[in-house]
Amino acid sequence: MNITVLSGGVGGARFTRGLLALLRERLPDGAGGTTAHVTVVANTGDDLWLHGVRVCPDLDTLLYTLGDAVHEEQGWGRRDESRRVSDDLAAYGLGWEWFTLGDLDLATHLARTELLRRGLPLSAVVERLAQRWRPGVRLLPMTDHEVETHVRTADGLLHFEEWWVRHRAAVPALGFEQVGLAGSSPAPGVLDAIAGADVVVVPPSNPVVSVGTILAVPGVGDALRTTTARVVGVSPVVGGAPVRGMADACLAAIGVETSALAVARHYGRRAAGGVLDAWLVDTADADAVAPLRAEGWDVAAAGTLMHDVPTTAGIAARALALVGLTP
Ligand code: GDP
Ligand code: FO1
Ligand code: CA
Repeated sequence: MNITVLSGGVGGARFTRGLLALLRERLPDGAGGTTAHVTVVANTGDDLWLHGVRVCPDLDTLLYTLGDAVHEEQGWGRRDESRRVSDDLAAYGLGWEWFTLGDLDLATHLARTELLRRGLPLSAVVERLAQRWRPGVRLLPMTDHEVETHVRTADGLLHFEEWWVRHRAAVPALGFEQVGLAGSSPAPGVLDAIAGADVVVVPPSNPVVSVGTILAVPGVGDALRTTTARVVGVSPVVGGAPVRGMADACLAAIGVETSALAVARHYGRRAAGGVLDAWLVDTADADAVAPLRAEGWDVAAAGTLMHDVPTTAGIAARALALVGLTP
């Protein structure tokens, strides 16, 4: 069984960790793994250069989460992290004092930058980093091209991370400009992973700056529209609000209401030119089920809060069941 996940950072990584737990239990390979093949296509639109190193937040969140090294409460970065280098850099008045590169995390950025400088494409760099973290999936960046999301505000453009982390998305966003995206192409393996999947999952990731960015890599949206795989999404909006983070501010910037119903319609049904066949909403949004079903969606309501890994495995099972897969 081939499953492909289109992931942002924390939401996508936690979902994938639960999906893997489910597959290890239901389709064991006898050696602690699973016979299923999971490919994760990661958003790289949040990436940035800082202090001369390349930082890839969503890729690293996936590596650390699936590699059992993540700072669990924070959701990103390393467990048992320290910030001596970051604090010392601040003494020079350099960098962004509001964006911390932890000491252990910095080793990842240094390793990545060294490999990029040797001429490796990002996809090969990720493969190399994954040899250490053994995430249990094939991890692919959406593209090998540099893409950076910028936020249009009344005062000009901000890098996405400056808007998100420094301003906590409180500066009204008028829209997003994704430098390099239109001229990018999918990383090796991305289109095949979508075309050759039995099911593609859109996890509860940010629909605008995570999944929306992946879908806007030329060719990826079309691959999703034409794959023989069935495509199922899990709503990142629960009870009319994002569970964590400020995805509501991203949705508002593109004129989409923060509701499970509106996000489903934003993605659209494949039969109507969109990218999904099925949509799992939270029980708090059960009122979205009837209208979506009337529009032809395969839709169900279930608890979707990813409290822990077993709960998340159950959410993944519900999502797969919606497209007829019961591993
Ligand atoms: P980021 O790159 O770290 O922002 O992470 P993602 O793009 O993968 O996911 C962020 C989204 O995950 C947010 O919009 C949240 O609403 C959603 N999310 C986080 N935790 C949960 C959860 O437990 N359940 C659901 N349904 N959504 C969640
Ligand atoms: N998020 C923060 O809220 N504050 C930080 O200082 C911060 C540093 C950071 C460093 C490396 C990295 O990979 C991620 C980091 N994040 C930080 C998380 C993060 O970039 C954002 O939450 C996501 O990109 C939003 O999608
Ligand atoms: Ca992100």
